[in-house]
Amino acid sequence: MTSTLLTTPARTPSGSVSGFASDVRHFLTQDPRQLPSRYLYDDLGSALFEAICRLPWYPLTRAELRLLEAHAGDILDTDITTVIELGSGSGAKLSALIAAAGSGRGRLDLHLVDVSSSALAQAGQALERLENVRVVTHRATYEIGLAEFGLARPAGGRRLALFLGSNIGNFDSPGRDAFLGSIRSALDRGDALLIGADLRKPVRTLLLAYDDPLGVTAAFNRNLLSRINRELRGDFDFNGFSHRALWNEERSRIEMHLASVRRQTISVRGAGLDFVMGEGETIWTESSYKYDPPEIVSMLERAGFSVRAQWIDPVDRFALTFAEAV
Ligand code: AVI
Repeated sequence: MTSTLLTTPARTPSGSVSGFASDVRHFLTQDPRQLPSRYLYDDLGSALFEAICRLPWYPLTRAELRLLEAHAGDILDTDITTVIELGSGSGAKLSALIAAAGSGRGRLDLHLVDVSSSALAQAGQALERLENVRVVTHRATYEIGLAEFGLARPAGGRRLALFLGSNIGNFDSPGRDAFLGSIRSALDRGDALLIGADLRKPVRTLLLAYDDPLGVTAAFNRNLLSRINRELRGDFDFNGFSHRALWNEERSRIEMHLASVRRQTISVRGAGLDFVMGEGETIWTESSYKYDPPEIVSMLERAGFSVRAQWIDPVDRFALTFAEAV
Protein backbone atom coordinates (compact mmCIF):
# COMPACT_ATOMS: atom_id res chain seq x y z
CA MET A 1 0.00 0.00 0.00
CA THR A 2 1.52 3.36 -0.98
CA SER A 3 -0.99 5.79 0.48
CA THR A 4 -0.38 7.68 3.68
CA LEU A 5 -2.47 7.29 6.81
CA LEU A 6 -2.64 10.58 8.67
CA THR A 7 -2.25 8.94 12.05
CA THR A 8 -2.33 11.07 15.11
CA PRO A 9 -0.95 9.83 18.40
CA ALA A 10 -2.83 6.90 19.85
CA ARG A 11 -3.54 8.41 23.18
CA THR A 12 -4.66 11.93 22.54
CA PRO A 13 -8.17 12.88 23.57
CA SER A 14 -11.16 12.02 21.55
CA GLY A 15 -12.12 15.68 21.41
CA SER A 16 -15.61 17.05 21.05
CA VAL A 17 -18.43 15.13 19.42
CA SER A 18 -18.38 17.58 16.50
CA GLY A 19 -14.60 17.07 16.09
CA PHE A 20 -15.23 13.32 16.11
CA ALA A 21 -18.06 13.69 13.59
CA SER A 22 -16.02 15.79 11.19
CA ASP A 23 -13.00 13.46 11.50
CA VAL A 24 -15.19 10.40 10.86
CA ARG A 25 -16.72 12.10 7.84
CA HIS A 26 -13.34 13.21 6.51
CA PHE A 27 -11.35 10.02 7.10
CA LEU A 28 -14.05 7.52 6.12
CA THR A 29 -14.34 9.18 2.73
CA GLN A 30 -10.59 9.01 1.98
CA ASP A 31 -9.15 6.39 -0.35
CA PRO A 32 -8.35 4.09 1.37
CA ARG A 33 -10.96 4.60 4.08
CA GLN A 34 -9.39 5.22 7.45
CA LEU A 35 -10.02 6.42 11.01
CA PRO A 36 -7.46 8.10 13.32
CA SER A 37 -6.19 5.65 15.90
CA ARG A 38 -6.73 8.10 18.76
CA TYR A 39 -10.45 7.32 18.60
CA LEU A 40 -9.77 3.73 19.67
CA TYR A 41 -9.42 4.99 23.26
CA ASP A 42 -12.86 5.58 24.72
CA ASP A 43 -13.43 4.06 28.19
CA LEU A 44 -13.97 0.54 26.84
CA GLY A 45 -11.15 0.91 24.30
CA SER A 46 -8.74 2.00 27.07
CA ALA A 47 -9.77 -0.99 29.20
CA LEU A 48 -9.28 -3.32 26.21
CA PHE A 49 -5.85 -1.80 25.61
CA GLU A 50 -4.91 -2.47 29.27
CA ALA A 51 -6.01 -6.08 28.68
CA ILE A 52 -3.88 -6.29 25.51
CA CYS A 53 -0.85 -5.26 27.58
CA ARG A 54 -1.35 -8.38 29.73
CA LEU A 55 -1.62 -10.79 26.81
CA PRO A 56 1.24 -13.26 26.43
CA TRP A 57 1.43 -12.36 22.72
CA TYR A 58 1.89 -8.60 23.37
CA PRO A 59 5.19 -8.43 25.25
CA LEU A 60 5.96 -4.71 24.76
CA THR A 61 4.74 -3.57 28.18
CA ARG A 62 6.55 -6.27 30.12
CA ALA A 63 9.78 -5.82 28.15
CA GLU A 64 9.73 -2.08 28.78
CA LEU A 65 9.09 -2.57 32.49
CA ARG A 66 12.06 -4.93 32.75
CA LEU A 67 14.31 -2.32 31.12
CA LEU A 68 12.97 0.50 33.30
CA GLU A 69 13.65 -1.50 36.45
CA ALA A 70 17.09 -2.64 35.32
CA HIS A 71 18.27 0.90 34.41
CA ALA A 72 16.30 3.01 36.87
CA GLY A 73 19.42 4.36 38.56
CA ASP A 74 20.79 5.72 35.27
CA ILE A 75 17.45 7.10 34.11
CA LEU A 76 16.35 8.78 37.32
CA ASP A 77 19.58 10.42 38.30
CA THR A 78 19.45 12.25 41.63
CA ASP A 79 19.69 15.65 39.92
CA ILE A 80 16.32 15.09 38.19
CA THR A 81 13.72 17.15 40.05
CA THR A 82 10.81 17.09 37.61
CA VAL A 83 9.36 14.32 35.45
CA ILE A 84 6.66 14.58 32.80
CA GLU A 85 5.08 11.41 31.44
CA LEU A 86 3.17 11.81 28.19
CA GLY A 87 0.41 9.19 28.12
CA SER A 88 0.86 8.09 31.73
CA GLY A 89 -2.03 5.59 31.78
CA SER A 90 -2.26 3.86 35.16
CA GLY A 91 1.11 5.28 36.29
CA ALA A 92 2.46 1.74 36.82
CA LYS A 93 5.66 2.29 34.83
CA LEU A 94 6.54 5.55 36.54
CA SER A 95 5.86 4.01 39.98
CA ALA A 96 8.11 1.07 39.12
CA LEU A 97 10.84 3.41 37.85
CA ILE A 98 10.81 5.53 41.01
CA ALA A 99 10.70 2.49 43.29
CA ALA A 100 13.60 0.84 41.45
CA ALA A 101 15.70 4.03 41.48
CA GLY A 102 15.65 3.91 45.30
CA SER A 103 15.78 6.67 47.86
CA GLY A 104 18.30 9.44 48.45
CA ARG A 105 16.79 12.20 46.38
CA GLY A 106 14.95 15.42 47.19
CA ARG A 107 11.37 16.11 46.21
CA LEU A 108 10.27 14.91 42.79
CA ASP A 109 7.56 16.81 40.87
CA LEU A 110 5.61 14.47 38.58
CA HIS A 111 3.49 15.79 35.73
CA LEU A 112 1.11 13.21 34.28
CA VAL A 113 -0.46 13.90 30.91
CA ASP A 114 -3.30 11.69 29.76
CA VAL A 115 -6.70 12.06 28.17
CA SER A 116 -8.42 9.65 30.50
CA SER A 117 -9.58 11.17 33.77
CA SER A 118 -10.02 7.73 35.35
CA ALA A 119 -6.46 6.76 34.40
CA LEU A 120 -5.15 10.04 35.83
CA ALA A 121 -7.04 9.53 39.09
CA GLN A 122 -5.66 5.98 39.41
CA ALA A 123 -2.11 7.08 38.55
CA GLY A 124 -2.30 10.06 40.88
CA GLN A 125 -3.35 7.85 43.79
CA ALA A 126 -0.64 5.26 43.11
CA LEU A 127 2.14 7.84 42.79
CA GLU A 128 1.12 10.02 45.72
CA ARG A 129 1.72 7.03 47.97
CA LEU A 130 5.43 7.26 47.18
CA GLU A 131 7.57 9.32 49.48
CA ASN A 132 8.58 12.86 48.62
CA VAL A 133 6.67 13.30 45.38
CA ARG A 134 4.20 15.94 44.21
CA VAL A 135 1.83 14.94 41.44
CA VAL A 136 0.34 17.35 38.92
CA THR A 137 -2.18 15.86 36.51
CA HIS A 138 -2.95 17.31 33.09
CA ARG A 139 -6.05 15.90 31.43
CA ALA A 140 -4.97 17.04 28.04
CA THR A 141 -3.50 16.21 24.67
CA TYR A 142 0.24 15.67 24.61
CA GLU A 143 0.66 19.11 23.03
CA ILE A 144 -1.38 20.96 25.65
CA GLY A 145 0.22 18.96 28.48
CA LEU A 146 3.66 19.84 27.14
CA ALA A 147 2.75 23.52 26.89
CA GLU A 148 1.47 23.55 30.49
CA PHE A 149 4.58 21.71 31.62
CA GLY A 150 6.79 24.21 29.78
CA LEU A 151 5.34 26.96 31.96
CA ALA A 152 6.08 25.07 35.20
CA ARG A 153 9.79 25.81 35.52
CA PRO A 154 11.39 24.10 38.52
CA ALA A 155 13.58 26.18 40.82
CA GLY A 156 16.58 24.00 40.06
CA GLY A 157 17.56 20.57 38.82
CA ARG A 158 16.99 18.80 35.54
CA ARG A 159 13.75 17.68 33.95
CA LEU A 160 13.01 14.29 32.43
CA ALA A 161 10.32 13.63 29.82
CA LEU A 162 9.01 10.08 29.42
CA PHE A 163 7.34 8.89 26.24
CA LEU A 164 6.92 5.17 26.74
CA GLY A 165 4.94 2.20 25.48
CA SER A 166 6.00 2.61 21.83
CA ASN A 167 3.36 5.32 21.48
CA ILE A 168 5.86 6.95 19.12
CA GLY A 169 5.16 4.05 16.73
CA ASN A 170 1.61 5.26 16.17
CA PHE A 171 2.82 8.42 14.41
CA ASP A 172 3.64 8.63 10.73
CA SER A 173 7.11 10.09 10.18
CA PRO A 174 6.24 13.80 9.60
CA GLY A 175 3.98 13.88 12.67
CA ARG A 176 6.57 11.96 14.68
CA ASP A 177 9.36 14.40 13.86
CA ALA A 178 7.13 17.38 14.63
CA PHE A 179 6.10 15.83 17.93
CA LEU A 180 9.68 15.09 19.00
CA GLY A 181 10.44 18.71 18.09
CA SER A 182 7.68 19.93 20.39
CA ILE A 183 9.04 17.79 23.26
CA ARG A 184 12.45 19.35 22.63
CA SER A 185 10.95 22.86 22.69
CA ALA A 186 9.34 22.20 26.07
CA LEU A 187 12.71 21.18 27.52
CA ASP A 188 15.88 23.14 28.29
CA ARG A 189 19.41 22.18 27.25
CA GLY A 190 20.61 19.42 29.57
CA ASP A 191 17.10 18.07 30.28
CA ALA A 192 16.47 14.43 29.38
CA LEU A 193 14.07 12.37 27.29
CA LEU A 194 13.44 8.65 27.65
CA ILE A 195 11.61 7.01 24.81
CA GLY A 196 10.32 3.43 24.61
CA ALA A 197 9.97 1.94 21.12
CA ASP A 198 9.24 -1.50 19.75
CA LEU A 199 11.80 -3.00 17.38
CA ARG A 200 11.60 -4.96 14.15
CA LYS A 201 11.31 -8.71 14.80
CA PRO A 202 10.04 -11.82 13.03
CA VAL A 203 6.80 -11.10 11.22
CA ARG A 204 5.01 -14.07 12.81
CA THR A 205 5.73 -12.67 16.28
CA LEU A 206 4.48 -9.22 15.26
CA LEU A 207 1.30 -10.55 13.72
CA LEU A 208 0.47 -12.55 16.85
CA ALA A 209 0.91 -9.41 18.95
CA TYR A 210 -1.69 -7.58 16.83
CA ASP A 211 -4.03 -10.50 16.10
CA ASP A 212 -4.07 -12.47 19.33
CA PRO A 213 -5.76 -15.85 19.58
CA LEU A 214 -8.14 -14.60 22.31
CA GLY A 215 -9.52 -11.90 20.04
CA VAL A 216 -8.86 -9.03 22.48
CA THR A 217 -7.14 -6.92 19.81
CA ALA A 218 -10.00 -7.67 17.43
CA ALA A 219 -12.46 -6.41 20.07
CA PHE A 220 -10.26 -3.32 20.63
CA ASN A 221 -10.38 -2.61 16.90
CA ARG A 222 -14.10 -3.31 16.38
CA ASN A 223 -14.97 -1.23 19.45
CA LEU A 224 -14.29 1.79 17.25
CA LEU A 225 -17.37 0.89 15.20
CA SER A 226 -19.37 0.52 18.40
CA ARG A 227 -18.20 3.97 19.47
CA ILE A 228 -19.30 5.48 16.17
CA ASN A 229 -22.68 3.78 16.47
CA ARG A 230 -23.14 5.07 20.01
CA GLU A 231 -21.78 8.59 19.72
CA LEU A 232 -22.65 9.40 16.12
CA ARG A 233 -25.78 7.30 15.49
CA GLY A 234 -24.01 4.93 13.12
CA ASP A 235 -25.41 1.59 12.02
CA PHE A 236 -22.22 -0.48 11.62
CA ASP A 237 -22.97 -4.19 11.94
CA PHE A 238 -20.07 -5.68 13.95
CA ASN A 239 -20.54 -9.06 12.30
CA GLY A 240 -20.06 -7.36 8.98
CA PHE A 241 -16.40 -6.51 9.78
CA SER A 242 -13.42 -8.64 10.61
CA HIS A 243 -10.22 -7.56 12.31
CA ARG A 244 -7.14 -7.70 10.12
CA ALA A 245 -3.53 -7.08 11.12
CA LEU A 246 -0.93 -7.01 8.38
CA TRP A 247 2.76 -6.32 8.13
CA ASN A 248 3.84 -3.65 5.65
CA GLU A 249 7.51 -4.49 5.06
CA GLU A 250 8.23 -1.46 2.92
CA ARG A 251 7.01 0.95 5.62
CA SER A 252 8.12 -1.24 8.54
CA ARG A 253 4.76 -1.09 10.23
CA ILE A 254 1.88 -3.23 11.42
CA GLU A 255 -1.41 -1.96 10.07
CA MET A 256 -4.75 -2.69 11.70
CA HIS A 257 -7.77 -2.71 9.46
CA LEU A 258 -11.46 -3.57 9.67
CA ALA A 259 -12.44 -5.55 6.60
CA SER A 260 -15.99 -5.57 5.28
CA VAL A 261 -17.06 -9.21 4.95
CA ARG A 262 -19.71 -8.35 2.32
CA ARG A 263 -20.97 -5.49 0.23
CA GLN A 264 -22.92 -3.25 2.61
CA THR A 265 -24.39 0.21 3.00
CA ILE A 266 -23.44 2.15 6.11
CA SER A 267 -25.01 5.23 7.56
CA VAL A 268 -23.51 7.50 10.25
CA ARG A 269 -26.26 10.04 10.82
CA GLY A 270 -24.34 12.17 13.30
CA ALA A 271 -21.64 12.69 10.67
CA GLY A 272 -24.08 13.15 7.76
CA LEU A 273 -22.56 10.15 6.01
CA ASP A 274 -23.94 7.31 3.89
CA PHE A 275 -21.60 5.08 1.96
CA VAL A 276 -21.19 1.64 0.43
CA MET A 277 -18.32 -0.71 1.21
CA GLY A 278 -17.46 -3.55 -1.11
CA GLU A 279 -16.64 -7.07 0.07
CA GLY A 280 -13.03 -7.11 1.30
CA GLU A 281 -12.74 -3.31 1.39
CA THR A 282 -11.10 -2.11 4.58
CA ILE A 283 -11.04 0.77 7.05
CA TRP A 284 -7.48 1.42 8.18
CA THR A 285 -7.52 2.14 11.91
CA GLU A 286 -3.90 2.15 13.12
CA SER A 287 -0.25 1.96 12.14
CA SER A 288 2.40 0.70 14.56
CA TYR A 289 5.87 1.39 13.24
CA LYS A 290 8.72 -0.91 14.25
CA TYR A 291 12.28 0.38 14.26
CA ASP A 292 15.89 -0.65 14.08
CA PRO A 293 17.84 0.83 17.04
CA PRO A 294 19.92 3.31 14.93
CA GLU A 295 16.72 4.78 13.44
CA ILE A 296 15.62 5.80 16.94
CA VAL A 297 18.97 7.48 17.52
CA SER A 298 18.67 9.40 14.21
CA MET A 299 15.13 10.60 14.85
CA LEU A 300 16.18 11.91 18.28
CA GLU A 301 19.24 13.63 16.87
CA ARG A 302 17.14 15.32 14.18
CA ALA A 303 14.90 16.69 16.93
CA GLY A 304 17.77 18.26 18.89
CA PHE A 305 18.78 15.49 21.28
CA SER A 306 22.01 13.62 21.80
CA VAL A 307 21.62 9.95 22.74
CA ARG A 308 23.40 8.97 25.95
CA ALA A 309 22.29 5.33 26.21
CA GLN A 310 20.18 2.75 24.46
CA TRP A 311 19.08 -0.39 26.28
CA ILE A 312 17.58 -3.29 24.36
CA ASP A 313 15.56 -6.23 25.61
CA PRO A 314 17.11 -9.09 23.63
CA VAL A 315 14.21 -11.49 24.11
CA ASP A 316 11.27 -9.33 23.09
CA ARG A 317 13.21 -6.79 21.00
CA PHE A 318 12.18 -3.54 22.66
CA ALA A 319 14.39 -0.45 23.13
CA LEU A 320 14.60 2.27 25.72
CA THR A 321 16.60 5.22 24.43
CA PHE A 322 17.86 7.89 26.80
CA ALA A 323 18.78 11.24 25.32
CA GLU A 324 19.80 14.71 26.42
CA ALA A 325 18.48 17.97 24.96
CA VAL A 326 21.40 19.78 23.27
C1 AVI B 1 -0.60 2.33 22.15
N1 AVI B 1 0.12 1.67 21.05
C2 AVI B 1 1.56 1.83 21.22
C3 AVI B 1 -0.26 0.27 20.81
C4 AVI B 1 0.59 -0.32 19.67
O1 AVI B 1 1.21 -1.35 19.89
O2 AVI B 1 0.63 0.29 18.60
C5 AVI B 1 -1.73 0.15 20.48
C6 AVI B 1 -2.15 -1.24 20.09
N2 AVI B 1 -2.80 -1.54 19.00
C7 AVI B 1 -3.02 -2.84 18.95
N3 AVI B 1 -2.47 -3.40 19.99
C8 AVI B 1 -1.92 -2.41 20.74
